[in-house]
Amino acid sequence: MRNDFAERTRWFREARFGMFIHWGLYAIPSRGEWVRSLEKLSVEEYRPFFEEFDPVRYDPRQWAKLAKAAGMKYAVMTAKHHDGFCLFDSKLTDYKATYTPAGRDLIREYVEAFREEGLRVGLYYSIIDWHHDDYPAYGDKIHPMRDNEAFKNKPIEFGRYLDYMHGQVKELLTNYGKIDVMWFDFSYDDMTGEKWRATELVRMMRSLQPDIVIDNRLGGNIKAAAPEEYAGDFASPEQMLPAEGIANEAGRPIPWEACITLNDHWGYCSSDRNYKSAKTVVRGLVECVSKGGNLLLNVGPDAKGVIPHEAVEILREVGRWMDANADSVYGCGAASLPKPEWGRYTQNGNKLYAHLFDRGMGPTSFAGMNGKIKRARLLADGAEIKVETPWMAYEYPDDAFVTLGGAELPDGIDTVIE
Ligand code: FHN
Repeated sequence: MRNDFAERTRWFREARFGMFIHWGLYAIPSRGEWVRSLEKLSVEEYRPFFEEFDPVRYDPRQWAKLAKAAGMKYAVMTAKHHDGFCLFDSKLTDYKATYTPAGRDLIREYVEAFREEGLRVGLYYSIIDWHHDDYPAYGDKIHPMRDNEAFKNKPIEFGRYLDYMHGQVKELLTNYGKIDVMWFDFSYDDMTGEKWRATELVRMMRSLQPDIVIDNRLGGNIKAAAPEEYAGDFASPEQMLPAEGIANEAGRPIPWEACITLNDHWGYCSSDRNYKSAKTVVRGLVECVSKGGNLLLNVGPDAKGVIPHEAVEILREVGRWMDANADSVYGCGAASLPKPEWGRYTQNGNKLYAHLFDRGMGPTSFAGMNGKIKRARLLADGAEIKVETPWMAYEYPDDAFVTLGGAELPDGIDTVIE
């Protein structure tokens, strides 16, 4: 397969919708994935979670079926988060799931289950590591390992940490089959780019997995006209949707993926039941696509390995919408029309999809489309929709057609049709 950028990122740009999975020891304290740092838990205070981690209900086949039912085309799961705990059977550390009561390679089971359901698989890997002896304190946040007197003035050898980090990435890209996305997290302050030996790392990765798609959090400037080799294949706005599509300095649109939590936490937080509605998720997905981007929607499974029931129900409702309307998402991107006041357009070649979020009184105004649209059908059921007013004067290939109208969803989103 040609490994040039456009070819490498084609599936990613067409998939549009993925599942993010933040899971690890922090599911036991169930106060989010930063609990160790924010509460300055010492090695001893965090150790019990390692000793008791046993997700007896972990069944990634169920997770994969849920992601597929929701219309997601890929997933990205934490192989190691900032606490340094490895969900995979790394030979470079004992701080791993196979040495907990779980006794399982959780990443191997994940990649196999999601591939079985036809989804592409990605791995999240934290370049920050609060557990490794040779990782320095992070800015003004006390490094938990340095809380203890034993570590206060312990000299570190950061190069040894980088060898470990590179070695683990090599393990992940060697021992788990084809990996479609590598999601690094995150560079900060002057800890960026070559401080991670990023060029060496990316060259090693591409030698092992030439088609892999990499995020932009190793550093560098993905928007540069000539970005660094390690600047990544896609931008990764977090907990927000960009005001418009993302382009580089030359004005060329670049792939991007907004990562958003379904509630308010990445890692499991038992008290956080503040979940976004299916309507919000669908609108967010349509907004991303209308701006030429992807949505990576996060779930945080609990310590037993179960995705919270609220998340399951929301993803199933999103899936019902996708069952009827996925053509207006997959392979679509920004339309060559300005955003209308009643919702958003997405486009795939000569097919325009108009997503009616807010119906006004009377027929939806499409003034000025002056007959460029050949016919209109409701995407959900194929019903003909009479276009009440002339269409906007935009050049569309002759066989373009669009349908407007109201596939009534429980939440009132009307979806267009092609
Ligand atoms: O610190 C992490 C955080 O825990 C989470 O993994 C997010 C996901 O994009 N990334 C970092 C915060 O930007």
